[in-house]
Amino acid sequence: MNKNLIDWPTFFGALFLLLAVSIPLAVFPETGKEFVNIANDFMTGNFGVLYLIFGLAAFAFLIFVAFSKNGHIKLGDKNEDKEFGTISWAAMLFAAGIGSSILYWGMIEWAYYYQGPPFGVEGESQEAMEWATAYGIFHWGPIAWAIYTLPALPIAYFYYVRKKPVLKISEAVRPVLGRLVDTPLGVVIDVLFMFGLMGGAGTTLALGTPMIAEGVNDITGLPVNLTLKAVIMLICAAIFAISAYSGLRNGIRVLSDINLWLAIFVLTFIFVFGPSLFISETAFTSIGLIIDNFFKMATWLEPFANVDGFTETAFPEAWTVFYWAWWLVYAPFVGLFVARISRGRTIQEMIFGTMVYGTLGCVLFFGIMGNFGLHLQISGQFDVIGFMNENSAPAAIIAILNQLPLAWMMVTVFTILAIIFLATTFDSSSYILSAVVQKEVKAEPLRWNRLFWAFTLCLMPLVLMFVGDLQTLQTASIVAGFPVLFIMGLLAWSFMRASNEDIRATKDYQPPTIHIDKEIKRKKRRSALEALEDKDLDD
Ligand code: NM2
Repeated sequence: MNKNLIDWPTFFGALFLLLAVSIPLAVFPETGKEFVNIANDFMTGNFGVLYLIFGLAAFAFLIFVAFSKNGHIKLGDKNEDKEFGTISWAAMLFAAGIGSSILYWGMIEWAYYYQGPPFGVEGESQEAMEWATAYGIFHWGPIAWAIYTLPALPIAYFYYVRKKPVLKISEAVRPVLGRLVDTPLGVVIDVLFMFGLMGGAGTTLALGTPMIAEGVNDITGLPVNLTLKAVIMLICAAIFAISAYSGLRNGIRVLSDINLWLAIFVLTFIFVFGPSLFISETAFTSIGLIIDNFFKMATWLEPFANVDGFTETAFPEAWTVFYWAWWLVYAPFVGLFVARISRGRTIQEMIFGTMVYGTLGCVLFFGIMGNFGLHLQISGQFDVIGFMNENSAPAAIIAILNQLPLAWMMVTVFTILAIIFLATTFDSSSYILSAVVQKEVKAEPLRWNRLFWAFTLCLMPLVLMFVGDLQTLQTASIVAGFPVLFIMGLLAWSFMRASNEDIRATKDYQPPTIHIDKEIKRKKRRSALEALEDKDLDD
């Protein structure tokens, strides 16, 4: 065990921040919950606009970069081929950025929007239905993927163009902060990034676990309670730990391949045995609705909510702001991964690839799973909303699956899919958390370090599940995401600065004759002056 490799200030800084938030919440759940709600209202009420501005700015920035000179920069040497083919690149990208939450929200998000639609539309109306099918896709669409791609720019640039591997976010902002990175400010940046990731993973794990618990309950009859949820989460962490510890380096790789095929199977099955035509038409129509209302949706904040006669929906705070924050906390981490797999592509290809393939993947999940549920609702086959309100969202998800043919098999496959998704979340998050607290990473972060963070990751979701409702889970990402907003700004700036410097250096490069001439003249003059002075002195 080589303890000298660990960057202890970052290690303890992140652990301390996590404990400082989790312990009081666990010890005083009631007060804790009140406090969390106040924090949520404060953040979304005062800074909601910042999150939305940031989302749109990230989108605009990436489009700008893609078409600028910087977009043509190739990640790697001039004649280098793409390291991965486009299909496997897109699959890996999707696997890195998306976890069990897409199973959860893809299935049930529409039910929230249908009941509480945006823009003052009446709940459970036809208009509400239209927005319900579109908004989920919007929240998992191009702006969201732009947020993911932004940090990949500086990181990929340093990896393949400047050939300096970066595993720390503080290193990726060096072009802007310079030597400040070596002061405690660098530690603060890494700690805040880690805290953000732990908050985001906390939301993921605390959402995914109850869903798996409902699936297990459906299959085995075990009662759904906190013990079952805790056991499930530990099992997911253990699946990861065993594959990492036994040296089965490819264990997780195999699991994510299985996952890809299982996901394709579930989607195809629902599409084929569900209302295929309704699904296709609805998904297609909602894409049009989004394109038509893109900026409206991206900027809507309900400023007149408190004016007499207007009813407040709190939709933007509860959804769009929450989502941008959630994508934000995952972004630096996904960026590291996207950078790693993009060797041989141009920046432009990387940008459009993530935005297009990422969005398409999400359209498939939301279009197929969500519209299947909606169809059950409006055809009267199964009252999803009634069931959800009476029981819970995770229970409704499993109940929707139970409407399929071969329901038992589908619930089992879906539950396994969700379990593997959680195990891979532990895998990738613990990799990054442990890498950031090491001074140097040789091939892999230290094994104990990795396992430590995998199990530490359970802490926040356990507390969240114990304390809270959906709003508490969302707050974890929103609050943890706030500092990351500024780090993202630094990352964008850093990329522009470094790549512009290099472009200028190569383009304007001319043999520095003028410069040399001047220098030579200056030297001659100086020696002439000195000679004169010497002469004066001699005299
Ligand atoms: N995002 C994509 O749980 C997950 O699917 C991980 C969640 C940020 C909403 C990412």
